[in-house]
Amino acid sequence: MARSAAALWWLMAALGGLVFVLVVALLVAGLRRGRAGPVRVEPGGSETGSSRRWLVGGGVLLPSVVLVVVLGATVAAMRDVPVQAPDGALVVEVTGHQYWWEIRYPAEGAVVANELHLPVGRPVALRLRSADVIHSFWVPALGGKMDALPDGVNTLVLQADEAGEHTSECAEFCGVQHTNMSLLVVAEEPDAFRAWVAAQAAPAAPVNSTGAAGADVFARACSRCHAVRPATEAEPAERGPDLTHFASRRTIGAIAENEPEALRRWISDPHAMKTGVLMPAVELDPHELDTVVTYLEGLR
Ligand code: HEC
Ligand SMILES: [Cu+2]
Repeated sequence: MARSAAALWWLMAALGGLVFVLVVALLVAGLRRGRAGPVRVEPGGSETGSSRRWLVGGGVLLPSVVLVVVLGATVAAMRDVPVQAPDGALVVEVTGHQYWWEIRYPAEGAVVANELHLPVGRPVALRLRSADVIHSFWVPALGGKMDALPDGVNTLVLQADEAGEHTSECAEFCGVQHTNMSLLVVAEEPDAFRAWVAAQAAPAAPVNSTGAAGADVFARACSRCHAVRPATEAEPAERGPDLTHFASRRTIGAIAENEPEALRRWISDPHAMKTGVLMPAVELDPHELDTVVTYLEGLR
């Protein structure tokens, strides 16, 4: 699908380029001729046969031919867009939030944020939805773009043919942090995918003595919005990213590398890192901050 969309784009760019060169060439020719002397206008102003030929040829025939060619190529490219997920497709629920992506694997029982893993060679049906305003999902290397709407599910079917990583940005302006609403897409071999999704579906690591104090702070200050399965489940209306396996993720809020110092800054003032973010700064004393950072970075 991505290949045929790209081919169509190149065809349109080539045709548009040719028409542009032609128009500029005619413009230059016209300007040159104008310099040669004053234009004579016949009384009565009837068109000459030559100017009629230019009007009909350049104004009617040429655009019609170009547009019919583009229409044919578009219809052909649309045939390559699967409308229904084939049997055996992996179903992934993708929900856009201001300003992060929630990724759920319903059959596998995994919930992740800002990271989408796909098995190579298997069709994937992405069920796109939004929790607030319109967002748009687009990974150019894998396929077409599709909106995530607040009032219905759009399904995008795609398949990764080879392993690799892609980054994708939200493709529909959705608010101040639209630009930082990015998603890491990891296409990996089926075995690696199975291991990853099983690890994400597993309950959080049991809290050991180093994490215990942090778990208490978390339960008090954060669990309204963040789940750590199975201990806490966020209130649906305020749901932020699921943090059950937060330490296994590469980024914090899709903008900073996931390491303790950045996490400390994020919790004390997320707005300084991602202005307008829908997580409030949480006031914690330095000790509480340390313990909650230790707890979260232990959630592999
Ligand atoms: C009112 C709800 C709310 C509260 C309370 C809250 N958060 Fe958040 N949090 C959010 C939202 C919403 C996001 C997503 C922000 C974004 O990236 O746009 C977020 C993002 C995060 C992330 C980044 C997650 C990721 O996958 O990248 C971490 C880590 C985090 N919060 C930790 C905490 C901690 C620790 C506390 C308590 C001290 C806390 N949050 C309290 C709403 C909340
Ligand atoms: Cu968005």
